[in-house]
Amino acid sequence: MVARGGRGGLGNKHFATSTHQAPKHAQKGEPGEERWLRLELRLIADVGLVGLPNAGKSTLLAALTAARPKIADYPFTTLEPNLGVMDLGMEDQRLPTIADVPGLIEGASEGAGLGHAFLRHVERTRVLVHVVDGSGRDPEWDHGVIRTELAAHDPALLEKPILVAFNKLDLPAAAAAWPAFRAAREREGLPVVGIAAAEGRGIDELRTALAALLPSADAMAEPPEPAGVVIHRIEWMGNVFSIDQGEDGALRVRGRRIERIAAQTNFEVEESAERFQRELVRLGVDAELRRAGVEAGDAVRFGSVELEWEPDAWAVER
Ligand SMILES: Nc1nc2c(ncn2[C@@H]2O[C@H](COP(=O)(O)OP(=O)(O)OP(=O)(O)O)[C@@H](O)[C@H]2O)c(=O)[nH]1
Ligand SMILES: [Mg+2]
Repeated sequence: MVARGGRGGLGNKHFATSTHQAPKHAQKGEPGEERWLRLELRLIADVGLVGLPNAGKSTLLAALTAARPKIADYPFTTLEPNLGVMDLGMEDQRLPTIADVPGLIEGASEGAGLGHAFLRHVERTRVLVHVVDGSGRDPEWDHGVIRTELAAHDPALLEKPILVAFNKLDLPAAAAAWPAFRAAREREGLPVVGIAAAEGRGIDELRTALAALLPSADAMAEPPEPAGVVIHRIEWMGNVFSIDQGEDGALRVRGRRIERIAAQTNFEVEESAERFQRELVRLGVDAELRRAGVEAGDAVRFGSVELEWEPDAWAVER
């Protein structure tokens, strides 16, 4: 709940008593809460595909799931994240979701490219798959850049399980770079799989490696990082009020309850205005105002309602 609507006011029938059958008093509706919110959308996927533009992330999503994202031979083909659901096989009940996010570039953590907007989406994934274009100029540099950007955005990202997918193994340049790349990852203790996503090669091996990194079906049913959910409780509406003097000298009575009662009172109806006065006495506001030295003719404010003080009757000013 971010903004509560006001409750409707009580109609005059509610105020009828045995001696006063047709009261004119009726409550106005409570004002609803108003606020401006800035919302940030974060995808919650189990697996996040990260990598430089054009590495083959969307091709891999298409190979692993039924999603059909746009694939093309130029960087920044993907501008909005794509989601797919992965089938791990007959026996496996888990249906992990995979997010293919737009390509990251050097400096993304400082906002380069579309930087933060995409890194945000992988914050809450359970596992990352780093797709490296094996046919690229320097796969080793690619590997380092992405790790640096992930760490600069949030060091916790590198604590997630990361699977490295060395892609485009069908191309000679990739095939040549693969043995050294693989050996380097193995030395670092990082799981690495060689694939040719466009041909579906290595996809079964990758699926098996991913299945091993994902939590059990029970744990998958829980949202990742439940601690990130903030619960807001509705404020207690007790009779707490304070009186102070505004810059223009008018007395201000502040308090959620009393301000609400004032906002709900239709001061044009004498009976309602009288009732408000009785509330002031009952809640102790009247006594507190007298103690504050209120005098006949003084302006007194309750939220946006301004009244003129008369010792025994209140008249509406505004
Ligand atoms: N030869 C070869 N080409 C591939 C392979 N996988 C992807 N490609 C090609 O690489 C290019 C980029 O593929 P995408 O899947 O669009 O790459 P991406 O990482 O999603 O790119 P962005 O969305 O721009 O970040 C396309 O022309 C693909 O056909 C592969 O295994 N072998
Ligand atoms: Mg893409």
